[in-house]
Amino acid sequence: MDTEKPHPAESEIPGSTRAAVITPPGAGAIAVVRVWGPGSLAMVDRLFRPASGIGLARMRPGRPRVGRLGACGVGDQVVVEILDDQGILEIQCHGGRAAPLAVMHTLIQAGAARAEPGLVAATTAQSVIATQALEDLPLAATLKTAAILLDQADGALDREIAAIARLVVADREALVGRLKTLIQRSGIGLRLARGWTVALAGRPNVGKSRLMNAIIGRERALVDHRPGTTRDVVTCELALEGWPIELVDTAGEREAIDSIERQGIERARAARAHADLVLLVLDGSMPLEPSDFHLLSQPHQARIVVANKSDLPPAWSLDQVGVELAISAERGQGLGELARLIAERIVGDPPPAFAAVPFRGSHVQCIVDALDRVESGNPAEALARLARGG
Ligand SMILES: Nc1nc2c(ncn2[C@@H]2O[C@H](COP(=O)(O)OP(=O)(O)OP(=O)(O)O)[C@@H](O)[C@H]2O)c(=O)[nH]1
Ligand SMILES: [Mg+2]
Repeated sequence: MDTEKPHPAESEIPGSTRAAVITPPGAGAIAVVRVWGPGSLAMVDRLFRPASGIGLARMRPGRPRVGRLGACGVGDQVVVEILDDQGILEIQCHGGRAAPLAVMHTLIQAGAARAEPGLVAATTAQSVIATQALEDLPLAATLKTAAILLDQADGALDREIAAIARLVVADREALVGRLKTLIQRSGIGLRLARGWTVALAGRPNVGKSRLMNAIIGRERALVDHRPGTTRDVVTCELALEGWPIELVDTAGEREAIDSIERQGIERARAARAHADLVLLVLDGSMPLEPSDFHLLSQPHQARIVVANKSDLPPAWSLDQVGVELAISAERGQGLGELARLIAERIVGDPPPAFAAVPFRGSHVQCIVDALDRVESGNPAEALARLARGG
């Protein structure tokens, strides 16, 4: 039976109810509008005409109801669900542009205020960190990154910080170890919403563009036997081993023959400087040239050197310049191993399931500050810093 006691939010003052479309704009079968704040349930109850049964105000949270929304006319057919005891509701209506706009229009006419999208996460989250995790969740491009953020929305980082705070007086060594683990995991945490950048580098004609196309499985970049084909920076987003990556193809490094190529080479250098990892491609079938040695001598925080065109007879010995892998972009040889190597180099040791992972700069700052205070013999200050949060 659907007969329940009246909902607490029903009696609250109308007027500060807020509403927001929480699904992305564009074509789609279903859109979702979230409604919350004082008077939310009473407002939606007034506007909602259930297909059958009792009104919304007597419903228990978690039971979807089918009906129509709109004070007059046919109104869109919707599914309304009360999410919790605070009177947070979701209205699922038809997707696209018009139907969610009509639902929003109906709610605003009834007195709801349009909410900032960033406020929506705060409606269901239990803490500041959980709110931030839900804010970042729509930016997570892969299941792996989304799962880590969902763990933080579920309280993993909050619980770990509370546990660490309890260790401050009890066990200094364990405390330092756990703070350091969190700092190490933040390397991944800070990339959950934006991913990593991997830049392809190499002299002209070594097969950088062919390699980009082979990795992503479509003809994204122009490939030609003439050196100097790629002029601009060509980017592409993909997932390698479940981690979101922006792959950047660049102009080949050499003495430029005209001003367009010079600009392209400048852009290639900037792309390399900003990348998390440089994939330096050499041509294993042709003798090494000064441009190869120039690139090999560049200092970079992380780099993988590959020898391409392994389907052709080798022109030099691979262990000569620190090549880690021989591949053939043309034949697709070695690409699985390359994907694993890239993931290993950028992600390192991924956190176990349900682990605490700091994912904002402010979290990392707080943990670094706390560690600093512990190491300088001020555990009480470390505790205070953890309590203040990020
Ligand atoms: N045999 C063989 N040929 C390849 C391989 N990879 C690329 N090529 C060929 O090498 C030539 C150059 O390939 P690109 O991908 O355009 O080279 P690039 O490094 O992007 O060159 P620029 O854009 O000029 O810097 C083309 O003719 C490709 O078909 C490979 O693994 N084996
Ligand atoms: Mg190219």
